[in-house]
Amino acid sequence: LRGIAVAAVLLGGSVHVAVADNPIIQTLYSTDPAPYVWNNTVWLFTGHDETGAKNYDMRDWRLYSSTDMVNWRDWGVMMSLKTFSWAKADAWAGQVIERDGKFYYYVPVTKNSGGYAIGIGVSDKITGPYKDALGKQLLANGGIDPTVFIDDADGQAYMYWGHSAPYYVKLNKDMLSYSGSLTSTSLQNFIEGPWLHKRNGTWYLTYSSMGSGGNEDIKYATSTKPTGPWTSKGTIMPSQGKSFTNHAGIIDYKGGSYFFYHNGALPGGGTYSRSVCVEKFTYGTDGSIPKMTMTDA
Ligand code: FUB
Repeated sequence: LRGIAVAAVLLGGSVHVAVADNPIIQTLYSTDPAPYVWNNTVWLFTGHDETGAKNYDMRDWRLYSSTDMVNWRDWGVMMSLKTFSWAKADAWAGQVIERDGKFYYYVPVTKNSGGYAIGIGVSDKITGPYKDALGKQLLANGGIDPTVFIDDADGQAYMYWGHSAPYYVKLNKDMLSYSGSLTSTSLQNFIEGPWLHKRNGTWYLTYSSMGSGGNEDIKYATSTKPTGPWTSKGTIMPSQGKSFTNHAGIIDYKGGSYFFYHNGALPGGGTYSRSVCVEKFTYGTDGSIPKMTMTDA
């Protein structure tokens, strides 16, 4: 057993504990988890490290789903670098969100002409296939790792992304364009991998930063507004394990809260051979996210 993620549910007054192995995907190397709760199901979008890679060799994005957080169905590849004729490499960390019956997949890639850009895949079905929505980049400023969230209060969609410096834009209702300029914000020691979510009126921005153990850790900040300013709240997951990067995704599902991340825990694993894992957690009464360690690094 390579570490466990425990999902406990109350059944008829007794606690039934269902146990899933971490990493939760053990058939290939998976990265950059972007979980999404839709239609009573957890849809887990991931990146994919090619086996035997000596660098970040990532060519497609994959999808898994679960209704019990223990058993995961593999939907295979639903978008790849080939989807974007203007991109040549780096199928990195993306996120899917639904609006008006369409699914939008925001991803970073490296352009044929060089440099990172954010592209958008679109599909009528969550399972894809996703097509290039624009035939070109949405934007490019050297940043990666888009995270998207629609405010339940007014329907405004926000996208954060970045590398070393975090940026955001307000997306228009079409989800394919934005209003205003690219706005930078301040997050303590931000490197990459932002994850935006809202809970009980508080906005959370979780991200990867330089950890004291030499690998990335996961920190978070909160705000009363989706555009900040952001107040640092400390470390969720310290630097640990065999992968330099880590990458967070957070959801609530069937009464539980779940923190997704990746590490190098599968055999042969490491910085370029990562695996998605999950931990169940409980928010503090003050809305804080507890510190968690990897069940298996
Ligand atoms: O997986 C490639 C890159 O490494 C991602 O875009 C970053 O978040 C980091 O995980």
